[in-house]
Amino acid sequence: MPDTPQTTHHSRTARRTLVAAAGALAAGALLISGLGGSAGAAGTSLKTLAEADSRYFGTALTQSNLSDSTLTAVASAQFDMVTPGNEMKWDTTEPSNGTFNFAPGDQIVSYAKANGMRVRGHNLVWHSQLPSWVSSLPTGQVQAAMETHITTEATHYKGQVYSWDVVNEPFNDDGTLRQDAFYTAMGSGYIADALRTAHAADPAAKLYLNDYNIEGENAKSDALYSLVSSLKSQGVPIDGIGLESHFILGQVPSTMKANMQRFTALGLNVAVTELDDRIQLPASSANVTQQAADYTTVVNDCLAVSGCVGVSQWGVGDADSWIPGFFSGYGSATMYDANYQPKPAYYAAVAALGGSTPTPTPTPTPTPTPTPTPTPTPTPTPTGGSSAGCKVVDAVNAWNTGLTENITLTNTGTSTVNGWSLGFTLPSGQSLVSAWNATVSPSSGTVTATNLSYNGTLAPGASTTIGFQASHTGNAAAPAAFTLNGTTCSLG
Ligand code: 9MR
Repeated sequence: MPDTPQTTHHSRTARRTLVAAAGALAAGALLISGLGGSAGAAGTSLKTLAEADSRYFGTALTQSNLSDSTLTAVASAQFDMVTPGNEMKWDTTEPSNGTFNFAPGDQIVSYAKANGMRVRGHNLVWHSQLPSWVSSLPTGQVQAAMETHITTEATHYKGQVYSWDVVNEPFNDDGTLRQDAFYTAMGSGYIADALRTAHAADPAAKLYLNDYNIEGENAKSDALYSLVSSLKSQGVPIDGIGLESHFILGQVPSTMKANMQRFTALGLNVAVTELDDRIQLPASSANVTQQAADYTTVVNDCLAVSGCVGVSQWGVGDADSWIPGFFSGYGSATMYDANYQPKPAYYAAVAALGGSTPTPTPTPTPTPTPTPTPTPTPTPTPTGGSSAGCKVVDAVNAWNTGLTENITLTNTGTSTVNGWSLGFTLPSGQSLVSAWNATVSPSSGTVTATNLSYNGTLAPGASTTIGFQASHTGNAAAPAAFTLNGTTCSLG
């Protein structure tokens, strides 16, 4: 029943080669932008790369996300699997007993179809976002209500979803089953009953149990392992385990791969279903680099397990992430910043998938002249010394309390810059949240942005783009002036 991805030797080999070539990147260094929200190029999108390894790369989308054209441009360019953020949950689909509303979920499915994406159905049975009429039912009526709900929803979406999270988050962290309305009415048997009911309604859909804090080996994942071992031995239809993967920076469990492997050894698929990696704000550039390393680990763990069918991030970018609203003081948890510009984690995921990484403005390579003509070509080598010069183009994107700036720095001088510091003053009330493609400090006042290892060399005419996110208290102006290694830059 599980669909084990067919990873070809060819794609594996290609992936390893490219990963080696992109070593520094995979370690968390990042390359330059100049790329818009749909970074990177067609051949290096997350979905294209994942598909080359017979996997998918997904995102969660809510109905309101569909009207944000910046967000959907990234979603359709990068992802090939969609999980509705809320639209298929019980409180939306059956708000009162026997009254069904599939319109919001249908909109997500239509968007997915129009963009060649598949859908992970999420979810059929969950203690949360459960309308109160269900938990108020006499216990003797809960099983029938659950079965009707599953049958009606799974039948409505039959043939339109790749998989269902049939039961979501059934466990407590100590490995006991959550004492919700379903457990209270039916005991642990409600899980098998839910899976059998879903299978009867849509036999082709892959059926999952999905939970958080089960990514590594621990009491909770041990309990889940025991449960699904028992379900498998009883012939209960179950295809996969969803590892939500809502991580805290630097805390991807070291046992994640081994944990996935023990589930796939039971004949199950696994999927990373809700990946994000939250950072305590303000995020430093070291944090953002660590996040890239975390994404590398997660993607590599999935690729190393043949039954790991794909990775989905929970949301497209930091602007639509659930994290700031639920974890006070945390954010910056996804691969795209608040302005849907790719962050180091994006480039790390691309590199881990074997993609080549976008390069900054290439330094022209002298081409040897192949003709044997003796006519010497005069080389216009400047002999009268060199001049330093720079130009800055600063694109500001502000909202009521925050802003991002993408700063493109061009060397307009006649000699190569080897290592640079860009000085500028943040207007009062502005405070840095995170930066990319440079180390920027301090977080307010007169700050210096310093090159990273890969973008320190700027040949004459070459450009590089760095950026940052800041909070503001009303003044979202750009810095008035910039200096490159002490030389004032012109503003473009
Ligand atoms: O992203 C969802 C958010 O909009 C809802 O307010 C929240 C309510 O619980 O659910 C979020 O999605 C959850 C998912 O369905 C299950 N795993 C945890 C996710 C984050 O809370």
